Amino acid sequence: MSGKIERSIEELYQDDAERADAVAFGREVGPSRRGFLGGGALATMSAAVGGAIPFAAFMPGGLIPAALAQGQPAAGAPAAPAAPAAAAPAAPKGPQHLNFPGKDPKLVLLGDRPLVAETPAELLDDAITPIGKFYIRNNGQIPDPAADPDKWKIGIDGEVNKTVEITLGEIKAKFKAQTRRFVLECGGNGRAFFTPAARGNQWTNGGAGCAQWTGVRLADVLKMAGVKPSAIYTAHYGADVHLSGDAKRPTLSRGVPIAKAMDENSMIVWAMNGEPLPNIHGGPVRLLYPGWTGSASQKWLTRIALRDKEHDGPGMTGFSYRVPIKPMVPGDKADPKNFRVLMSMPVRSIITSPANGAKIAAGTKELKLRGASWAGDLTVKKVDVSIDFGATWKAAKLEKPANKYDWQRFTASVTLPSDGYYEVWARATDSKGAMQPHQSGIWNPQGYGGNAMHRIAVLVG
Ligand SMILES: Nc1nc2c(c(=O)[nH]1)N[C@H]1C(S)=C(S)[C@@H](COP(=O)(O)O)O[C@H]1N2
Ligand SMILES: [Mo]
Repeated sequence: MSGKIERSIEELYQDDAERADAVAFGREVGPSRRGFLGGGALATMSAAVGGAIPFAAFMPGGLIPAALAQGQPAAGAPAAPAAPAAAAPAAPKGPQHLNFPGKDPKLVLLGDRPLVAETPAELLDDAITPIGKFYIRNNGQIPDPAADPDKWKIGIDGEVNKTVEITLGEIKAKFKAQTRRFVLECGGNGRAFFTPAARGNQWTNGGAGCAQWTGVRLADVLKMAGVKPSAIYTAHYGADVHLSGDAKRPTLSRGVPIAKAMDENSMIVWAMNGEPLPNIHGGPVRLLYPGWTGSASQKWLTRIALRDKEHDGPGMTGFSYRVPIKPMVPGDKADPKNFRVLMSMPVRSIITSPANGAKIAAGTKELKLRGASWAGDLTVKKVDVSIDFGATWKAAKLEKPANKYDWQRFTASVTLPSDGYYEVWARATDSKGAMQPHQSGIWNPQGYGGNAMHRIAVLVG
């Protein structure tokens, strides 16, 4: 089979969806085209996705079939038809996989300098994400593991009554520990689905995981130093050296408003899933601000400064971890004044079983689905699933979180009218009524907050 041609039609979709539609569907399309994929066009599209499409009539124009999207054609999908698309640029490499001690080799490498890897959705099928499956996001060099974790020092300074230096050992001895399940999610999760493409690691939906974290309340440690009324923002520093090798240049230094820092769920943590926090995840000690962009959760924490204004370290300014206040024209030049710091993450759901590209036995009539959903500072009110390109939706059974900021698992069962190619779509609605959009919402140059509905391709028979 020719991977090259598959890639080509996918690239054409990314480049010019209307034109790709015309190619795939075998004719020019108008703005109101819906359905009526007859004869040759239907055969062409079916060949592209690997099977008959029972709900072809509901397939939206310009939609990149899930079987061809995300750079990973569904298993078993034959080559897309040869078309003028063959003139598209040479096929890029397929996904590269992570090779890192203790990590599942199915993690997808998004970058090796700095090291960044995401988790395929089907690996997020556990209530608590095992460490081996948890995504990795670094901005700088990975420090060597600490020789003696309990001697690790953290400084607290700035707008405090007294500057404090405390070791991890002292933190463990002095303050009451708590263990909670929190989702940690990269601010760029979902970036791959922006059109035009946004700059940065092309996360699909796997820049997130839910672990069980043990540590103390950040508020308790800050109170020990005495938070002055003038303290309105934190500034975090870690031990990782900048990629340039310049030891004086912080790799990433983010902060949060003091209210978030004082929240009982904001923690200094040293254990993940009951094990000492692995070095790659910021061990021996890191911050954890659940529900907020992962970039706030400083790894290898060495210092917290309290500031009397919004922090302006690397990762706080320009378009870095910032989102538009008012929507902007996708691809346009962005105005820095129209941007604010990214804080809470938007609502998202992922289907964790079956896997994208799953092949199911012929004659299967009932398809069982599992997944996870979360919504930043909010909770998830409902998750709906569809197997007919969104023509009809069915409510999934949604579990309660074990504690605030835990993800909510869901299950659903859908009835398949016949064998063929299906897309399973999932959309979550948060407790304030915001629902995941069909396409990534408010475009921004670095692609934050993209939370388009999750779609997977399933081939029955
Ligand atoms: N010191 C330090 N902390 C950091 C980062 C970093 O590069 N350096 N990356 C941040 C980002 S962008 C994310 S998404 C999370 C990722 O945490 P993980 O690698 O444990 O999954 O850590 C955050 N904390
Ligand atoms: Mo991130």
